[in-house]
Amino acid sequence: MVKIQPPFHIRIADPTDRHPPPKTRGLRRCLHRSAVTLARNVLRRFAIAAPAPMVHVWHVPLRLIFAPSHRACSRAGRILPALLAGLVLLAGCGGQPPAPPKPAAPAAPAVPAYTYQIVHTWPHDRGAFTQGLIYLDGNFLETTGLNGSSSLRRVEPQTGRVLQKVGLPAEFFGEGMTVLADKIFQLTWQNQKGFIYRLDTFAPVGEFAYTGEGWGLTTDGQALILSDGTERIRFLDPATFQVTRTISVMYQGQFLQMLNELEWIKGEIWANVWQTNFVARISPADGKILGLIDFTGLLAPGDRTADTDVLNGIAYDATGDRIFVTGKNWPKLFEVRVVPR
Ligand SMILES: [Ca+2]
Repeated sequence: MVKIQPPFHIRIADPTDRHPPPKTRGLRRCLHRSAVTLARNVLRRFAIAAPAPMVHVWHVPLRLIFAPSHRACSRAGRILPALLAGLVLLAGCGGQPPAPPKPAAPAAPAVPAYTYQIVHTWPHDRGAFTQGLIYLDGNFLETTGLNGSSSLRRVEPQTGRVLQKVGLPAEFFGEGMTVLADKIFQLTWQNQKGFIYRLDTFAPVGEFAYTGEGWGLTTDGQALILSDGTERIRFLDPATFQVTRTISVMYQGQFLQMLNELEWIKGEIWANVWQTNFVARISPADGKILGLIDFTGLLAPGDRTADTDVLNGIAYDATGDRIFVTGKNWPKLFEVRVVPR
């Protein structure tokens, strides 16, 4: 058991980024807004040219993405600018990051920390802004986002070739996807509408509605399991789409937010934590964090371009017990082995 105290790698992009943070209340919005403003000011102060869109990676203490509650926003809005200013100015001056603030709560039990080994590298479409990924019957099913280029596709692993594809109308920003009972279920980000397709032909067979945002989707074989960018994970009845239960994901007594693409792996829910290199292993019973996997370094710097986005997309081959991970606009998709750190 290892107590995890890494810095999260928070990717701060300006509001013209093609996948800006959702317009919801909470600490993450405060963090984003504050960081973008400060990043701009600091870049201006040090006369540093910013690429377009402006993208920077800051090393932010892990606890900053955990919110004691949504009501923390106003308080965080006052605290974060000062804290981030300190971090940014120190970085600009070549100093060391300040010591993280002392936690207010008593120390909670540590969770297992994991890292990874690359088993095999597969090609992946650099133009695929991956939002949902599963492995089924020898191929990947993948959904992609962005208005005007959202899609559902069947992909041949060995070549990355798209074997089958349907697009969404430009008003929809595609999100997570899963398969249950020979039907494909696909979320959209803010349209509160999901699409249902036949598994074999991709022919549309229905739609469904849900409240709030749609981010990740998976299934335990009974329910549709949906993340919405908060700490909540909802279980939906696949026939009525009513919420049957909800869990809140907790880490050391605090909410873990920004839960994104999901995968059901051997009785656990695995979730990409948006804007980080971490995947959380979550208990579907109570939302407890069972482990954190650090995928830092998975995509080599030489494989990155200006369009390369965050880690996103977990798939599991239950037959072969294989785990696959990729990212938005990544040129590669990796089969990985998860090992204790
Ligand atoms: Ca998945």
